[in-house]
Amino acid sequence: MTRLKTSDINDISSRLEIYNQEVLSKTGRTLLGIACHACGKDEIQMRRQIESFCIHVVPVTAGQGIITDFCETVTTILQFLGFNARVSDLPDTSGVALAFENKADAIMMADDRRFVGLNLNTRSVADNSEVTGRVFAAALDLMAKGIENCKVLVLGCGPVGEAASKTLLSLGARVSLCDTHLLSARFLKERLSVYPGGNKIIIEEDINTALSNYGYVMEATPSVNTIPDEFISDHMLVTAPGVPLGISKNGCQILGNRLLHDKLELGVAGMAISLVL
Ligand code: 2YC
Repeated sequence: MTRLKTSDINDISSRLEIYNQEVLSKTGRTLLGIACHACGKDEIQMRRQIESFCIHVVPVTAGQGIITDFCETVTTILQFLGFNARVSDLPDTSGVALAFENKADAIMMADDRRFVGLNLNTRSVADNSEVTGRVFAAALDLMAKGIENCKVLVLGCGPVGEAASKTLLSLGARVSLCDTHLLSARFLKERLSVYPGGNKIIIEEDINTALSNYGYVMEATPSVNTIPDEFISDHMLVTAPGVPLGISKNGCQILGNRLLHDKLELGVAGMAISLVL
């Protein structure tokens, strides 16, 4: 899991309105709309419930400790979506206890291993990696105006790629897997074989050869330059939850509106919506 740096996230809060419009132009839905699409929830009904849904974002000092602006940025994203969200006055155990004592509906917190949302009433857990894979797959479905029966190349067979693949299969896409560690791709194919369409999964062993054969790509790796500029075709659509972004600045220019990437926004939106019953 890539640990975010303050420099990765310190402009998110000030650009949320702009980013929301960018997402709307690329997918036809807003951040909230994509999150609802990914969670199979009705957006109008969600809006009604969100305002009274109280979320405490609790800083965690364990391990490598606090990332400056992380909790503040998560909170601003939640507030932008309409949630009653705040950064806890206290970190760690004290912050968790305070959330319960203040009768918060949920907590969001992250150590060096996991970034999770916890619903304090239902006990449900929203895991950032799982939700991020799901929400970026939903976004690809929207960008493609329906991904059913389309071939999709999933780059990266970690937790995000796995969640994305499950969602893409459930949407009727024809999933192919690619990972620098071939065994990771093979193990994921094995795990996905129990899902509808999972037994038709193809493993692509050479990424550059593969890229020329796919119009839809999910970039879910923690590497840079996963998709070299020369392999970006003029009809390719890419959603890229991977941090850092696996596409160069020039590659981003080439793709323009055909690329969707962010480092926190969509994942946080998906986590929060998945916590609301
Ligand atoms: O500020 C804090 O409370 C820190 N304990 C937060 C540490 C987050 C570590 N995880 C990451 O940087 C990201 C997650 C946002 C998702 C994957 N890696």
